[in-house]
Amino acid sequence: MTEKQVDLLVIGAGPAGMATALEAHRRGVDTLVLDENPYPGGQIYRNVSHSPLANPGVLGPDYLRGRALVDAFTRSGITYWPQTLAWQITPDKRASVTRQGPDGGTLQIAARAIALTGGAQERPFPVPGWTLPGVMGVGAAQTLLKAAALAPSAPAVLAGCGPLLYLFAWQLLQAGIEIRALLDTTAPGTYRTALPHLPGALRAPAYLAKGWKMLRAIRHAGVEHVKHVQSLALRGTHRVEAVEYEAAGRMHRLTTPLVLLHQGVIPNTQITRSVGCDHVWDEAQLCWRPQLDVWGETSVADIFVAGDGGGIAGALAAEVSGRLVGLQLAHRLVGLDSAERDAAASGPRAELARHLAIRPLLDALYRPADPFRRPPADDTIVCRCEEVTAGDIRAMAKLGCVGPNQTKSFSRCGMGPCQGRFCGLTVAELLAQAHGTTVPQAGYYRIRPPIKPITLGEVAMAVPADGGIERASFPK
Ligand SMILES: Cc1cc2nc3c(=O)[nH]c(=O)nc-3n(C[C@H](O)[C@@H](O)[C@H](O)COP(=O)(O)OP(=O)(O)OC[C@H]3O[C@@H](n4cnc5c(N)ncnc54)[C@H](O)[C@@H]3O)c2cc1C
Repeated sequence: MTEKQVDLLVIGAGPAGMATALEAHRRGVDTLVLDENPYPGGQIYRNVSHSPLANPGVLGPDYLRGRALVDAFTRSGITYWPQTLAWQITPDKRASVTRQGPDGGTLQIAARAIALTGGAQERPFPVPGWTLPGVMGVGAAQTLLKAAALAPSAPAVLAGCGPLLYLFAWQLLQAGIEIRALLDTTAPGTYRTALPHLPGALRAPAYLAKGWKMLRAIRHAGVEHVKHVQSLALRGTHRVEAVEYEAAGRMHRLTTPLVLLHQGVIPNTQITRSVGCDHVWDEAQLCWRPQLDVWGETSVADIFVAGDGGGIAGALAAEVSGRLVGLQLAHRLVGLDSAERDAAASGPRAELARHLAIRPLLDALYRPADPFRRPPADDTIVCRCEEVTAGDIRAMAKLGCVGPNQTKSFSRCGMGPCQGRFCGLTVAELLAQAHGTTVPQAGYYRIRPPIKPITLGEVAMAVPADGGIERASFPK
């Protein structure tokens, strides 16, 4: 194994990671940023500097705004390794990483501090038929559009809830792509529950205006927009052929070869869990997030989190939170005076508060309905990798399994290539429901490295010792 030493390792080059690195680097911190993607930008600004689209403007002004941040990052001189996956991080701040490409291979990075800025993932959406070919997440479809200029070849049905569902519908319409229907799974009464949060949200009017603009465009395009959809099921023999759902008290059926599902995003906590950071359950956002102090430090000393990986707040908040983490890292690593740090942080803190003002409204408005988080039909698959169903989980609960680590031992649920990313939350919610307990009582999987699949060949191929990369000493 070869090894590299740095002061600060930033894992993830989305808005949070780039902002963390820029702030720390410009104050003199020796910084290395890595990301498994080929270009900086993260989810929102994916490929913004190398768009394969003839007119990237169809993705909207929020996407194009990312160019300035990516340009600043690229020009900064910060050491940046694209196509590099971090698959193990230890509490003593050593990361095992594998690089793709001609200089590819595996090495260990020893850092004085690490910023984990790995972002969010889509919330699982376990409905009957969600594993059929022709069904995919809205996020995955958007990734294909941003990274490869691939758009749905037939009018797709979009189903679910959350801002990204509407944003993607809007982006497809901008690109001239027809939408078969938009099925909104928001439960009746949700708008009434969300209403008390409207006055607070008025502190962030730009978000309200953006949402209004998207909804109006969807209405003007004449897209069939069905509200309060229940009992959603995707039907087909070898691939999806139709969507069935209940609305306005009766069942409906739409034929379609493509369904895009989405019910919000949640922090991707695999990496923070694998390090051993403490996590808390966020009842407003119905997800786990790492416990952080006001500077983004986790319960493990010198390991920080910025951006959506620390709680869903959106891209602008991710960038601001990165600046705050970068300031604290400059204080910790190169002695930035605490008074200077605090003065520099006051603007970003006020800005962060403005971005967070919209969250209570969005969290209430797009709270995924219970049956779409805890599938009532026993034959609905929950763990896609090992094909474990909701009925299997309920049967294991009857046998006495109280938490996901027990159902894992009983059924391999959560032990496939996704390492539980797409079933962990659903399993915990089903177990809590079966026992009449809460999700925090049910708990979550113990996450072990490698947090993403890598081959033995990749692990064995050491990056050659050269230019700051040395042979590591043999473990004692
Ligand atoms: C699929 C998807 C699409 C989204 N699209 C939009 C959108 O169009 N508009 C919008 O406003 N919001 C979008 N969001 C919400 C999004 O999370 C933004 O709020 C914003 O991108 C968050 O910024 P971030 O820096 O926290 O994380 P991200 O932008 O997600 O950046 C995290 C980066 O970390 C990298 N990474 C993660 N783990 C590792 C690892 N182990 N090793 C190496 N690299 C790693 C990822 O490749 C990624 O580039 C999307 C979310 C998802 C899940």
